[in-house]
Amino acid sequence: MPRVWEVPVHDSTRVRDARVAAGSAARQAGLAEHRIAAAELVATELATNLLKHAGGGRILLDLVDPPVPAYGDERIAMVQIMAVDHGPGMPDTAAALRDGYSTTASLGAGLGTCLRTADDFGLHSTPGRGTVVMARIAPRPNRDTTGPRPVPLPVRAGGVNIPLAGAEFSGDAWACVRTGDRVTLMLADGLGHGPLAARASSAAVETVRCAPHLPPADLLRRLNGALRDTRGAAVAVAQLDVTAGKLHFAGVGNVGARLRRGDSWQGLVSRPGIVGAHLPTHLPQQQQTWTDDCLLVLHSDGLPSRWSPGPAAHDPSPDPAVIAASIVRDASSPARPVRDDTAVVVLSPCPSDPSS
Ligand SMILES: [Mn+2]
Repeated sequence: MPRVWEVPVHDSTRVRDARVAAGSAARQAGLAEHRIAAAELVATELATNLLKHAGGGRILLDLVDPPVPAYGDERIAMVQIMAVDHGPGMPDTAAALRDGYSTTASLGAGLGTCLRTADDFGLHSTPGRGTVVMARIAPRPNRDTTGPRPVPLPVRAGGVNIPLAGAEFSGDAWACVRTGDRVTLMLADGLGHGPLAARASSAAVETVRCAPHLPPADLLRRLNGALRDTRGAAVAVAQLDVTAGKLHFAGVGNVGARLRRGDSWQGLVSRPGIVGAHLPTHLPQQQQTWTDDCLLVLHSDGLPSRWSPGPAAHDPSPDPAVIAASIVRDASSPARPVRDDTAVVVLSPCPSDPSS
């Protein structure tokens, strides 16, 4: 079962903890030594930044699927390093990146170092609410250019997975897998929390990787069999046919799903039940039209169901994982701690400008 890491950073002793956790995550992802060092460097920079500019925050580490969905048999795990804070925010994120770039000599080089070191980089800041910085480190330093590659689909997915109370495992898990022109996004919330919940949700991930071609309702039935000897899970499946511009959705249990079209949000409804224990006999699939102004959010019940989308969720440019982390940050505060594992995953169109 993949681990997750949450490192609160409120004094300088925790910078080392963030670096050590990044090294562990990178080793678990099977990264080469120089990319392990890159992950450690990025985590150190982001943790230092939290103390310098935001009065602290937290570093979240996770092994994730690539943002542009890969085929189910391509097991690429990237190390995702995220810094989330409730600080004052950055008035000019472009300038923050430039400043970092201009002082590259030391460990204090900042965000510019992260931008240049990471395979993916994302940043979103809302003055008065805080900042999310995301960097992903891939197993390979460069994209594989050998052999024919399928044309990437114009959608991307990303998320965050935060364990309850800094635990080693999250009972939530998600996967985004491509098959032909279809992308299947699944989020599972294993019953309860801790390792046994994680076992149920990671069994769901494995099943989806092996059968992403199944329509959502059929996939839920397949999952019901696969999770039978686990605690069971709440599961939502969204499948996007990119060519047809259609999104199909089905869910069982308490996984939240909201679709944004332009400025308006619509909830997608799951049926009551537990995948692996009690599957409803009737599993209706909802169909929605998917256009370039759409964005889909799936989340476990660690996120309050009444969360309100902030500026990041209405901005087409941030990486989906950055949007997901912004949603979690805006729904929580030190005075309002979460009471369960929390996973949020976002599916969004790729920006039309290839340079962004
Ligand atoms: Mn839960």
